Amino acid sequence: MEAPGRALKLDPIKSIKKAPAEEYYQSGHRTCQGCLSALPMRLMAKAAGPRTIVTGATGCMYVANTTYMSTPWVVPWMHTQLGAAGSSAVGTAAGLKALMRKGKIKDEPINVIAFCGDGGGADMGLAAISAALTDVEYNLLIFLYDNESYANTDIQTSGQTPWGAVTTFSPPGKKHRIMQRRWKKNVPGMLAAGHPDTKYIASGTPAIPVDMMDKVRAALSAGGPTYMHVLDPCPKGWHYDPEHSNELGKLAIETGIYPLYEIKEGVCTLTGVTKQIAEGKRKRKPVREYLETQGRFAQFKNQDYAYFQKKVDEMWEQWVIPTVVAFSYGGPINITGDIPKVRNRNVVRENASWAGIPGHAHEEFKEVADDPYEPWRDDNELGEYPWALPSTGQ
Ligand SMILES: Cc1ncc(C[n+]2csc(CCOP(=O)(O)OP(=O)(O)O)c2C)c(N)n1
Ligand code: SF4
Ligand SMILES: [Mg+2]
Repeated sequence: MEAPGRALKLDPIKSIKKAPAEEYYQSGHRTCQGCLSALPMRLMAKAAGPRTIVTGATGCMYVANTTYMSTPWVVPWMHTQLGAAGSSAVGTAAGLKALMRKGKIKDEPINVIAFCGDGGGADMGLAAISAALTDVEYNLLIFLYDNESYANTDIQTSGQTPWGAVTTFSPPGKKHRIMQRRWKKNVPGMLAAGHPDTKYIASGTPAIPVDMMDKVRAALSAGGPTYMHVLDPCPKGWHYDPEHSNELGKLAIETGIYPLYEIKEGVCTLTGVTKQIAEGKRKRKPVREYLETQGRFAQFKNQDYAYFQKKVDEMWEQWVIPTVVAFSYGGPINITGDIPKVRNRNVVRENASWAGIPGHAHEEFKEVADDPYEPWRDDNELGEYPWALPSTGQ
C-alpha cells in the first residue's frame, strides 16, 4: 500500500559543518551533565527540521525535559505512556492523515517521531513498536534512546543492560560478583528479522553525530514505518566522569560491542567504523578498554572480561551477518547485497569453551584463580543491601 501524504525528502548532511544551524531542542532541560540521551534529542530534532511532531515516552527524556513551565522542545511535543511509543506514533500519523483527508489541516508531509527509552521500548513497549512497524500505511520513526537501564527511576536493570553491569537491581553480593547474567537483547536485529515491510532500521550513537543525523534523515525520507536504536552513555548509570561520554560512545563501536548499521528496504549495510572492522581495515579494540573505564563494571575480574570478550567475538565470528543477525547458519546460503563479509557460516557453537548454562558459563571458566570476595561498594558503610531497608510495608 502506498504511504499517504508525501514523506519529506531530507538529504544527507554528510559533514557537521553542513548541519542546519537551527535548533528545535534547546536549553531548558534538566538532564545530568554529560547526558548523551539529551544530545540525540537535539540532533534528531535538528536533522528532522521544523515540520515535525514528536511524542516521548516516560523516562529521563520526559521527566528531565519537562520541568514545570519549561521545555526545550521548539517543535510540537507530547508525552506518552511508558510502553506506548509505537501506539502514539501510529495514532499521531493516523490523526494527521484523517485531518488532512477532511481538509482540516493543509495536506503536507509532516515527520512523526516517537521516542522511548530502552525500558519503555526494548522491554515494556516492544509489542506496540512491533505493531507500528507492520503498519505500512504510515510514515513514522520510532527512535529508541538506549542508556542501558531504567535510568529515570534510579538505574534498574533493563533488557538492554550489559552482562555484568551493576545496577540498583544487580548489586554484587558476597556469593555472586556478577548479578546481571543476561546478555543484552539485540533489538534492532530482532525487529529487522521479524518486520520485512519496515522501510528502514538503523543503529547509531550521538557520539558520531553526522552518522546519527543522516540515519534520522534516511528514516524520515523512507516513506513508511522505520526504527532507530541509539546507544547513549549515561554518566549517572554507568558511573564515570561526564567528560568521557563521547569517548565511551566511540569505544563501544571501536570494541565491536555496539555495531553501526542500517537496513534499507531489506538490505543490510554495516556503516562507519563497524564496516571498516568487518572489511578487515581496522582491528577491534579489546572490550576491556571500554568496560574498565566504567564504575558499573568495577567488580570485574579477568575471567569476566574474558567472558565478555568471548561473547563479542561470537557476534563477529559466528553470526550470519556479523553483529546483526544473532545466529549462525548450517546450510547452503545465498546472501546478496552490501554485506561486507560473512564469516564462519558453519561454526558450531558447542565448540566454545564457554559451553554450559548460558549466563553461568563464566563461573566455570577458570582462566585465573578466583580472588576471594572483596567488598566493592557500600557493603561496609551502608550494610549488605542498602536499599533493602527494614520493610515499612510500602
Ligand atoms: C507503566 C509504568 N510503569 C512504571 C513507570 C515508572 N517509570 C517512570 S520512568 C521509568 C524508567 C524508564 O526507563 P527507560 O525507558 O529506559 O527510560 P530512561 O529513564 O532510562 O530514560 C519507570 C520505570 C511508569 N511511569 N509507567
Ligand atoms: S540519569 Fe543518565 S539518561 Fe538520565 S538524565 Fe542523567 S545522564 Fe541522562
Ligand atoms: Mg533507559
